[in-house]
Amino acid sequence: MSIFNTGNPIKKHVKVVPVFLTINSAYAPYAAAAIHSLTEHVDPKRYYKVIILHDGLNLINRWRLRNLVTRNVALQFKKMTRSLYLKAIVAYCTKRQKGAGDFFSSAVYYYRAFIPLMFPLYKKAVYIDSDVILRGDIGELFDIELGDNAMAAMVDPKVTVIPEFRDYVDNAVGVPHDEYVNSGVQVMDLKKMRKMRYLSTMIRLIREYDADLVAPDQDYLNVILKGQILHLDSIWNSEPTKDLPKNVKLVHFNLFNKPWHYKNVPCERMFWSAAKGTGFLGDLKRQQAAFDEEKQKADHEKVGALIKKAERLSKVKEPLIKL
Ligand SMILES: [Mn+2]
Repeated sequence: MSIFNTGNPIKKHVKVVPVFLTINSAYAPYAAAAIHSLTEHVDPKRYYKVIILHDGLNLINRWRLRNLVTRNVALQFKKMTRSLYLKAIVAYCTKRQKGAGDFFSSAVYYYRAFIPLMFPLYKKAVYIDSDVILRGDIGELFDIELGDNAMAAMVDPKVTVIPEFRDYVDNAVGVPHDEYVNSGVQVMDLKKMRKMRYLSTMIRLIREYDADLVAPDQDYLNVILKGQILHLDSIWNSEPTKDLPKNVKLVHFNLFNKPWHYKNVPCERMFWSAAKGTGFLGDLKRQQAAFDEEKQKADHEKVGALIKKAERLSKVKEPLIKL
């Protein structure tokens, strides 16, 4: 089988659970751990398709990721095409990257907004960040009934506990903090998102406001889908904690304390055991070893700058972006 091939041939007409990740080469090792953990918790009676949206992965990364394919989990690579929409996003991100503490100014975050249009064959799909580890069957997440909602996602726990973020989303984003969701785990009603022209709305807002935001694509998502998001249970997007409840099915290493950077962080064993079977273990170990004091300091400063930015932007009189 050619390495360009996309994995196990799944019989046509078999219902699959589509799971999307969006990555560049830098995210490939974390995505591999996430996918590996996914394959280890699937229902043997169901079929899954992991679809990786990327901006040009090298052959080694593709080959290593392709090796994660199992009997009932297939893998598909899809390179983002250079559309006018993507150009607008890249231009916006390049401009924003110049701002201090901009964690989220990579165009890769916006690829997920293209899923509804790029995959018209699917009515519903799951999206996961690369910095997650599965402990349960992602098929159960896919099965969650969305009702009239366009999406299911979890109320952002970082916004709940960090007052600067809370004020920022209430005032600058204009979405009540108890409604504002984290975009790392999404169940998308693709049909509804197509119908409401989700992507072109996002592009319009980017062009119209050109706003300096704390979590740009996540902020846009919350504004566009305000009132149309079903709130997921925290078992599907849990913060890594020391005594993780047994029923947690997905852990999200969101924002800080990444196990591939720091030692002695919560849930690190779960991450390393998922990374083990991937072919990226050596890279990840080297990455951790190279994350010296200087890099740790810079990392902490970045988080500090992000919180400061949220505080500054929260002083606005009215929301920075509006539908
Ligand atoms: Mn994340």
